[in-house]
Amino acid sequence: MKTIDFAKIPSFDQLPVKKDAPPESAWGVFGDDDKLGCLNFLTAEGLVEAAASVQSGKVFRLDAKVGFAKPPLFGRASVVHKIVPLGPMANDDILDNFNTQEGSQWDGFAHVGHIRHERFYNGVPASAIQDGPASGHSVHHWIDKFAGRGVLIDAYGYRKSQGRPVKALETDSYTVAELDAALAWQGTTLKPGSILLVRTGWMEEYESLTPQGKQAIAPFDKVQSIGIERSTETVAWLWNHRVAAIGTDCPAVEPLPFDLGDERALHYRLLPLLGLPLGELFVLAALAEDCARDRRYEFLVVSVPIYVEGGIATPPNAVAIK
Ligand code: UVW
Repeated sequence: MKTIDFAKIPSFDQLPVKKDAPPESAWGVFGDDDKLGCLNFLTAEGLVEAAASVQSGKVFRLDAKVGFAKPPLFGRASVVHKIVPLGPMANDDILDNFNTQEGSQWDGFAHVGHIRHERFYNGVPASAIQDGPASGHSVHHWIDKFAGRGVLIDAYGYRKSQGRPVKALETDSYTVAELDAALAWQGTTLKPGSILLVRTGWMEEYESLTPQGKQAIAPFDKVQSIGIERSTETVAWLWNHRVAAIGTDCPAVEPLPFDLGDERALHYRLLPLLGLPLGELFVLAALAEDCARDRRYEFLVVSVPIYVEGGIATPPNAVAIK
């Protein structure tokens, strides 16, 4: 982890810093060969500080069990777990057909490029991704970089506390004003260099569906979801707070459905333009309950991406430790 002078990081209004880079892009801010994007906001000092937030010794797993989504959303393949014998008293197991985005996941920078600029984060062309791990983006660049201060915004809990019902399985948005109000309600400050977790309520409502209900909402054109508002204000807010990564318990961070041809989608503005890892289908309810109990919404987050050279995405393999 590098040391970073937060005072020298441009504000959103000052982007881009590089000639010929697209508007609202952070290309070049962390160097021309950078593969970490906003993960650069996670510093050694921040990690040491985050370790001091471990006070109760409680550990919360942030990803759901592999295969929890039945079937996986957006038509993704279902994983098949097989136990195969290695010897008379020995077994191995095989995960057949494992799509790293079948469930809880971080989207890596090779997952989505910008539709109009036809470039991935930091200007990387599609050919560099296809050429392999050396030239393109990959989650293997993140394997020892994804640890630091975690902050939970319980947007779901906040909205319900205000007497406003939440229908998380329908298209709806949490605005920046609402996220700020939830932070104030919690008594939490979002410090620079945080892994931000936002509880939207989607995961709990999904878990309450029948198997037939899960089947019915899974196809790409059927998934509906609450999410973080798709707006310039959201993008600026995330960058200006120096958010290192954002993980949510909904399927796409932003509301669904979204038009893949619309460059205002957060997927285009956050992954290729800002270099902000997007986390989806996280498990946040138990963590949120504990935070509400002790009124501490800050903790240590440790995420260990899968070590696949050239990997497009990864299960978070993440825990929050309080
Ligand atoms: C969508 O793009 C809808 O989600 P994901 O990030 O899982 O691909």
